[in-house]
Amino acid sequence: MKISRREFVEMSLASAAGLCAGGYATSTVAAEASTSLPEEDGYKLWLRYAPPGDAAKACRQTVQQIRVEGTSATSGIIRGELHSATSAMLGGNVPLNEKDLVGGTVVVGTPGNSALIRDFNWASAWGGVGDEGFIIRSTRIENKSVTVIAANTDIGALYGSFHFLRLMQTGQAIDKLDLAEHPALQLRLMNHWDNPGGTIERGYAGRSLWQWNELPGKISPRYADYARACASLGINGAVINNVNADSHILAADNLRKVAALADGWRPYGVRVYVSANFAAPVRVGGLKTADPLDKGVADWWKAKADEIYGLIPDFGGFLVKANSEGQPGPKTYGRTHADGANVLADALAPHNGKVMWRAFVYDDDIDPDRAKRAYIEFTKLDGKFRPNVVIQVKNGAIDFQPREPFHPLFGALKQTPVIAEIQATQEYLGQAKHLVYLGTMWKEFLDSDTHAKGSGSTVAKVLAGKIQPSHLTGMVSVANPGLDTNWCGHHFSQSNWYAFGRLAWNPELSAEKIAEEWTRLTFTNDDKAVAVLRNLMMGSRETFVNYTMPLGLHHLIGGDHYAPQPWNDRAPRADWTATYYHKAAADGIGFDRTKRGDHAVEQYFPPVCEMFDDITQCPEKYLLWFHRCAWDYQMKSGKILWDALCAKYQAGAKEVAVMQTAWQSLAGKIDARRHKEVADRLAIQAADAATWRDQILEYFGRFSKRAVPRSS
Ligand code: GCW
Repeated sequence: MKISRREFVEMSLASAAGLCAGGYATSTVAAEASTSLPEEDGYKLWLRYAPPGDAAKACRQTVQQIRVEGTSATSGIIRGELHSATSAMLGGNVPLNEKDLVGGTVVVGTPGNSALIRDFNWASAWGGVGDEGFIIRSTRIENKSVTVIAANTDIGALYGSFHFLRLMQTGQAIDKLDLAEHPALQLRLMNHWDNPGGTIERGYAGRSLWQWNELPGKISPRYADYARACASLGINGAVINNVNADSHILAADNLRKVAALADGWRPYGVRVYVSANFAAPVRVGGLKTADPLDKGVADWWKAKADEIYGLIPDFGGFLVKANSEGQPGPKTYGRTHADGANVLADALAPHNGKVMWRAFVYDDDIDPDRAKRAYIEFTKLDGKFRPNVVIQVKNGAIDFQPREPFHPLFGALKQTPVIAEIQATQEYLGQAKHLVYLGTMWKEFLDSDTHAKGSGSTVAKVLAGKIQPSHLTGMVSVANPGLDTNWCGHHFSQSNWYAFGRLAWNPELSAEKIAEEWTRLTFTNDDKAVAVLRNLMMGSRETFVNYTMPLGLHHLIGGDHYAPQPWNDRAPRADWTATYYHKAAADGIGFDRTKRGDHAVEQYFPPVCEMFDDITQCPEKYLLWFHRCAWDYQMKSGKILWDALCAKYQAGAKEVAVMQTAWQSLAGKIDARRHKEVADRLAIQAADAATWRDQILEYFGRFSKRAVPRSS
């Protein structure tokens, strides 16, 4: 059942007023409400394995027993997962690895561990799925109807098993399957900003999951639960510590702790990476310098890499934040980012390790505009990096704002692999207090056409190496789980972890499909409720933009990155203030990045450059990012800018009320505990949205000298 956003708003409002007799009427749903749903705390994430309703009957035919081949730890995990999940969903014990093959057996394995699977002549499919992909087919063996989940590797079989379970859980038909999947991107990593003391930079869901003081001797069961959740989405690695890195993560005793995590995660296909502090040779190694061209420094990194691989043979590599926000780096020694990345790359290369070098740099001697700096620095260095270096670029050129145009570096580096960094932890998007589904934001980014090689050169294609061939591809997300029982603070923030994983596997998936899938897994398979939930999620990011930073406004915050602070004009750096970005004055508002301004638009390929440059073509959602406009500038709607701005803030605040109503209408369809916890946070969000609207409009009104029109 599909309804448009407008219909959703109207129906929810009507239902609030008791006018709507349809599926959204609060009273109708409430009357149906039974209190029998068991309370849930959110710990199980999207792996609840609730019975899939009507679909269960059909599933029972197809899943009568499970046979998982192989003796590896991963095979054991697959066995446990399939057995407990299918038994829970189908309401009874599903026999496991019985001697006889019967109709309705689900067979899982690889050509390496299963004669049954080896016998299949699936040559055409095998090549395509690679090391991490899988095939799922409904077929016949010994004249019995079976389902085969086959892969080249155990990890592929694990991913295939989770995929199969997802189909079951979401109530899809599983009796005529013929599918093959493989990930579009290679590096699909969580980036944790966790500090050894247990705090998390920009973490809103409790303290760090990693118990440094207990490792390596004591292994929390939560480590495996974490890896399982990652594996269920195909996430294949985790950078476990903050990019503002404590150099001592590289000290011998800490490396043993890291190795203990790696040991636990290996069977799930989750490799460990660490953030390295560029000054580690000095701070840990006791050298006098960390100059990347110094032989002693290069030797130190080589020895360190050897030590790490001695403990962790499949260690992934280093993530580095260098010469950014006070972190040390090669420029400290008069060297380039390439020199810096390469010394680490040379140390890791013999072990097949990678360096992910962040492009989040904005030294103010490069250009007065923060948005231009990374592009200037990194395009100069294209081709100068070792083959095992990737440049990790945030989705936008400033910093995870509620809306940014895509970073001009995507498509601009022709000889250096680029991976994308997105942020699931909602640093600038209401943290874990506001319900904001980021799938839509990431799709806007991934679907942006860079025109790097003509039209259709979307960011997704650039990342997948389809525009310029790239031997290394990937997308990573600043992670949002912590020790909170429900992992992510807000129940809906789990959807951002989920959406990241699904998009890193396949950036072409739609945000809507992912939202629907997550909703069914996490809350309910009730179609009417799913429609309400999906629409709630799909509009939530635009709503957030509306009540915080619409029409291309950005960085209207202070140090907490949460509350409105458009007046913020004092910070250790000009580009940490709000006034630097909005430049509101009596004559207008906005940052002129056009060819008549600071030329930032020229960092984009034509015709994107011209589109952003020409105020008549520039999408209004980016208007004040690229253009400075008078308060009475005529918008496409015919409204003047001031009135349009007011309307956005008013609409945003109103939409949160609609979200509350929609959520209320689900009482009884969702267990009482989670329902209340979300309702409580929506109340905070509604109050915050009103505060944003009022404070921003009051502040900008001081410059526009115009009254706030009555909200329509
Ligand atoms: O978004 C900013 C954050 C910093 C963060 C930095 C970065 C880890 O406010 O907390 O530092 O970006 O991405 O390096």
